[in-house]
Amino acid sequence: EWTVGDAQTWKTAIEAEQVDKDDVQGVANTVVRHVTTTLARQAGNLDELGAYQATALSVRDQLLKRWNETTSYHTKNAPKRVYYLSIEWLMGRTLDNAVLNLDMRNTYESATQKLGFNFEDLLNEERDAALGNGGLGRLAACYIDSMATLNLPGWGYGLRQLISSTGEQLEAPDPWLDRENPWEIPRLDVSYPIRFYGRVEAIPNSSRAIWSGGNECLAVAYDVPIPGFATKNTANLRLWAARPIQGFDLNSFNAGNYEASVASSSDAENITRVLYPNDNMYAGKELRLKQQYLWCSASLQDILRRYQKLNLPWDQLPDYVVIQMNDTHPTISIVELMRILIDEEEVPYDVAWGITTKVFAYTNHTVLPEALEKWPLPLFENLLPRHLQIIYTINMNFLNEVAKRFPGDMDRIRRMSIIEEGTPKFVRMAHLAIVGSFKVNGVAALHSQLLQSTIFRDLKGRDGFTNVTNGVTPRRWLLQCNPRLAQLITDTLGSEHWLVNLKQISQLLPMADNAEFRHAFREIKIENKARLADVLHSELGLSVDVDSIFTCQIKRLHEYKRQTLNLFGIIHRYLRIKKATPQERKKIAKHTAIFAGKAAPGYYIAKLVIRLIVNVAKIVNHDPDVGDLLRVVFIPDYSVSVAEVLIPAADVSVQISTAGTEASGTSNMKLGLNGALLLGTVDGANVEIAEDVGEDNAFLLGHLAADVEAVRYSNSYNPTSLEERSPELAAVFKAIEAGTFGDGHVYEPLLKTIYDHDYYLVSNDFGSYLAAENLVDELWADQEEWTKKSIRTAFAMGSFTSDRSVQDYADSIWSIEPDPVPEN
Ligand code: Z15
Repeated sequence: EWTVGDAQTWKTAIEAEQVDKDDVQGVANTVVRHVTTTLARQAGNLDELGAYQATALSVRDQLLKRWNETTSYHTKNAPKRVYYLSIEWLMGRTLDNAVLNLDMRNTYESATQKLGFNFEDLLNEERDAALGNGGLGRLAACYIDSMATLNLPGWGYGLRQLISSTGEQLEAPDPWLDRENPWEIPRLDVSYPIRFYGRVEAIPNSSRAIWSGGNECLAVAYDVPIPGFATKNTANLRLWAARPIQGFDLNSFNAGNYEASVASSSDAENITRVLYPNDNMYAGKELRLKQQYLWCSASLQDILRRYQKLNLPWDQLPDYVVIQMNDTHPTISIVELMRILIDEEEVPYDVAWGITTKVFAYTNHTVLPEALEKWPLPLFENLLPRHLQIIYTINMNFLNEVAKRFPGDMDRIRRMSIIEEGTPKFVRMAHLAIVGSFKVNGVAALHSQLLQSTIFRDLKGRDGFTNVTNGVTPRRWLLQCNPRLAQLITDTLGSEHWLVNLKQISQLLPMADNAEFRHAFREIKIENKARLADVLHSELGLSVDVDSIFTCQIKRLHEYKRQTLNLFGIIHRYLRIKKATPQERKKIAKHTAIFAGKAAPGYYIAKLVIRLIVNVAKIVNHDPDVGDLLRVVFIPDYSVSVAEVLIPAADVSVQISTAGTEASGTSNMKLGLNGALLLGTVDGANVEIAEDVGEDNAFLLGHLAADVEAVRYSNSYNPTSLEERSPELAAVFKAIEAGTFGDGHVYEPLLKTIYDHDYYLVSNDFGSYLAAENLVDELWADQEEWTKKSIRTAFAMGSFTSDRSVQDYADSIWSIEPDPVPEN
């Protein structure tokens, strides 16, 4: 096994580096060693940032030891592995999560305490790694946590975007990498060439071709170790950064042309510089396709290089490799695998296709037409000419089969084709993903149903589709963000095992009827609300009443998510308060309405919604007539670490997308797990959540998905006045237009979307929304009943762990087994 040097010397050195997980002095030693050596700082003269960095480096040492053991164990064992390709990884902070997963939180807390620092303060020095926009990116982060925890051999692949251009009021990009990032390991030796543009020459009498010319750059690997909870197993997230092939053009430099000499270098680096800031919205930019191709090609070259070390024939690839595509963003990897097999490995076309279609599986995350990727054919052909040729062949074979099954049905062929006809033509990535995958899944039961019955109706046979309902990791979204509730659960169950088997919390459901437990549960909620109130006071100068109902709608700003329904409900409440007699006021429940979320920079209506929220907050929060009955809060710069403070403090989880539009939602799961009651439409995973918590413990509202189309049609083609659709909403609009919240004209374009067409049924669901809110208020008056429902909600969430989701993928799609690293 040992190939260099003296084995005993090596082993003794490795031993000497071991730190016992309970050894406070040992941990302090490693922290101080990083202070004085890695950071070159003076031990006695250190600020919190320095202390955070040294602590993070010490934790990283622990992670890397495990990472190395996992990697060499899996290299030796060669199990089938899953590769999770996601263009977004919304990881948030790492330090707290890492020490919890290592079971070293107490040790680090004591060690840093002894060195003169408060561990919580150090945690707050860390920047969020925000390589994602919303649900899709955060789902990937939860899934890799679960893959590591379940000991499944798997890696994530993504892009190392340097800045996430954000969409809040100020368009300041978030330079999360402007400090040294201790959580990533540059692997300058792991790099692959990537080609763009160029020309294709066919090789006569073969399906092969030679693709040459154009531009080349390199994709360089950065590795992020992902520790599993209570296991040695440590997964890897490999992120690619673009680099020039030669850093610098010496000829231009020597000729005195400095700009040209660095141009090629910065051109290449620009490819991975930004995270596209849209969520659920396709923008069609060439740079984005470049990002996708660089990431997919590098990942495939990496995966195939690992496979080739096994010295097996290509047709066994599907026994060792499964690639899960997180949405259509990595679909080009299907074509890239075909290209490599055919052109470089000389595998015959049909054999290559047989292999490829056993390797890929595709997860769809949306039915919204504006989110479906379709590349203009000229753009695609210019950037990836060889790939387009392969797509033509894939499409021809596919349509030939369709024609055989449905002779003469030209309409069907046009609908199903990977190429959309028109000027220009388009490449439909979802169709390509479906045709190239052995399994396609949606992310909640209703969503998977809709995929099969509507947008992808005739694209795949029944057993090609399945459902895997999303889940969230209970380590971050309960243990880490709500330590006191986690402790109560552990104490009551008598073990921590629920953290890796969340189903067990259902054993606590009867505690809803235990007055003492209810008291403890409620105290924790109040403490979490007080913690949020402190943050709101210190960061935004806002006072909120912890005895009020905290309603939380925390998600990207999007018309289909209907922050408007919530906001117009608040205005309705405000008008009611203004009119109320002192007697009536006493009966009005106190509300604190909390919004958080970003809008894409170019999404005009979404930004207008933020503007109205902020202006309503300004008026409502300062109106003496309102007193403590209503507060409106918009939290800027929403992030994973902000969510970790909001979620444990929520009383009500607001999930009110138009039925049929939200594929799943995941904040509904996080909020439910922390005891927030569901106020939601019959959409996405709300359906399954309501089923599990029981409909009498949730507040459901609005039209059903099956009825949306008819109502929408009538809104457009047999329009009635807003007054007729909802007199309450008409009154709200009047108040806005009258200038109650500043110049009413500003909001005309927003209001117009509802006056006309009302595509998302805001007016049609407004009455039902207000009725559901009334039920919320009634229940709040009975705190014991409220707490019962809150307990029943939290402990009915056992299915919504990402461990269950990932296990579902492993069993029904990936066919992979756990392969735990031996614990010595
Ligand atoms: C995104 O965050 C989601 C879907 C998308 O197609 C894109 Cl591009 C981004 C979200 C869904 O809107 C949400 O319902 C779902 O819970 C989440 O993905 C994870 O599946």
